[in-house]
Amino acid sequence: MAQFQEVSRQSSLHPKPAGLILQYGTAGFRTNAKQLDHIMFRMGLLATLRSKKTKATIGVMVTASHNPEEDNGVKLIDPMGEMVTPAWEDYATQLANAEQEDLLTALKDIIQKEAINMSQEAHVFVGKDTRSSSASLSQAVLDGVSCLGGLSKDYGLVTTPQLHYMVCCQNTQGKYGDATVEGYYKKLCQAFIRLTKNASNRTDDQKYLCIDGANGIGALKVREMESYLGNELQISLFNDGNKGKLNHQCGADFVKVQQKPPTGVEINPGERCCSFDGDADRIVYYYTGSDGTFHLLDGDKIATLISTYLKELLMQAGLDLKIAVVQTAYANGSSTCYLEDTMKVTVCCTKTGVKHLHHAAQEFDIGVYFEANGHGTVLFSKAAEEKIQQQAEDGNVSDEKKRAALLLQNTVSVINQTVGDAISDMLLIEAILTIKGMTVQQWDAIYSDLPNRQLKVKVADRRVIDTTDAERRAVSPAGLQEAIDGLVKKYRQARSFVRPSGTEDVVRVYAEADTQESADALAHEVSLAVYRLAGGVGDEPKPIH
Ligand code: G16
Repeated sequence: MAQFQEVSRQSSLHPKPAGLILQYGTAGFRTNAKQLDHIMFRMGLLATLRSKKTKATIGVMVTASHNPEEDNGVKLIDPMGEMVTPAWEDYATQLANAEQEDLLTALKDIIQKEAINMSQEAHVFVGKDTRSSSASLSQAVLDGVSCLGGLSKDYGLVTTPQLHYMVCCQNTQGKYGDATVEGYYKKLCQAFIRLTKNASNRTDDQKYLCIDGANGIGALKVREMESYLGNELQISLFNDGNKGKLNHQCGADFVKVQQKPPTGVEINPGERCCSFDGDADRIVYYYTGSDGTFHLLDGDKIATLISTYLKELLMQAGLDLKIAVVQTAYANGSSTCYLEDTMKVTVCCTKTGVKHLHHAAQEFDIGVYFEANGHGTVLFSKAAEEKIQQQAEDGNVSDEKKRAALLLQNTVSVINQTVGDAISDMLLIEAILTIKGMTVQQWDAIYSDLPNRQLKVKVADRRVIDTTDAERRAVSPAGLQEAIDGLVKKYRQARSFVRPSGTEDVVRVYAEADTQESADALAHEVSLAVYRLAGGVGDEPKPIH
């Protein structure tokens, strides 16, 4: 077959370094950009097969998100804009790791197992972030698509959630929106303006927001979007990529893990600020107190704000829809208690990775899912959307009910339901604060976080750590969980877990306790246990000062 000959020919231009094995991680392949050319080419092939199989457009995003500039990675997007289905993650790994001479066999194996009709048309949307390696790597994806006869559309520089959105729009024949970046801005910004324009007593102060763009694609896209917002949001954009390095001392991951403000941002006490990550699919908020203290509002606080707002609106609209919040083991213990005990909403815990949270959230009328790191969104079932629409259009309901239903309708429109989206989440949060007349300090005061600490431990092979119970307990190596249990007992309100990262070559350690000193000490002691029992490399973890 001519297509296979073309694959052979082109694959020799994108050769796999012999013996290199890479695993499909939390959100696709991710490592130093120099090792990824063959992976990108092969993911172009795989996306084309997936498109033929599903008879729909598939997305391929070239990004390493929160990782350092020298890394890169790839995220595969399924027809409704969600992360690619797990069965195909396995195919991705097989294809990625086939030695050069075995590539065609691996490809044909997938075609046979999935009974793919090779004469079916294929369409693939491709996007990339601002990393210097992204241009040639996205070309490798396009090469992979074209050798199997697939048709590609190159969106160039876009945020990851924008590409997810485009894929969903395309496959729903425009029902979700126009598959253009302009269509995305128009839909989100118009909904935001409808939500905020009638808010009473909104002061200019409340319209002002300071954004840390992580020196990445999110900064470029916020600049592009500004004109669609009119005067409804006044943005001061920092770390826009003009001088700083991507994700270096800035961005959502830095702010969340280090629990301090990013460099390169001028923050006045009390001012509302937010940080995006490198591909703008995560967001965290923060402010500093007049005494210089740093206050973080992470994914858990965002989920709480959104679910409180939605619950209130549902009540006002007289709609009986079930809301659930989906979290991971990283969720602060205080947030889970507040959601369950005070708000009385169902809370579920899944493994890390938005693909897991997204799936769990689909089980409810309204599923609010957020990782503590600020990655999340809200899903509305089709039935929930229909009920909201009926109520908004029903001539016989009271003004109050109608107003609430209309707010809900516009809230649905401002949300990118395909995946966590820093820009969409930011507009939603800004709208909620406006509608509720709430300051960032009042939002922060909904509950108090338990002090916590996250650390990384380098080990020879992080796969020696295996976990269960949504990653809350380690089943290997032997003795590690017992050691953690013993350490946790020494502290009050304490909890700790470890897990291998799926995006970096490290083991992550999380600890929380009643004081910062205890959380820091526990995190350090658990790191030492990982270092000793799981084959730590380099210097022993040092205590935190
Ligand atoms: C990705 C995933 C997130 C996950 C994060 C960290 O985020 O999409 O769901 O929380 O990696 O994963 P890990 O702890 O396994 O390294 P991003 O924003 O980097 O694409």
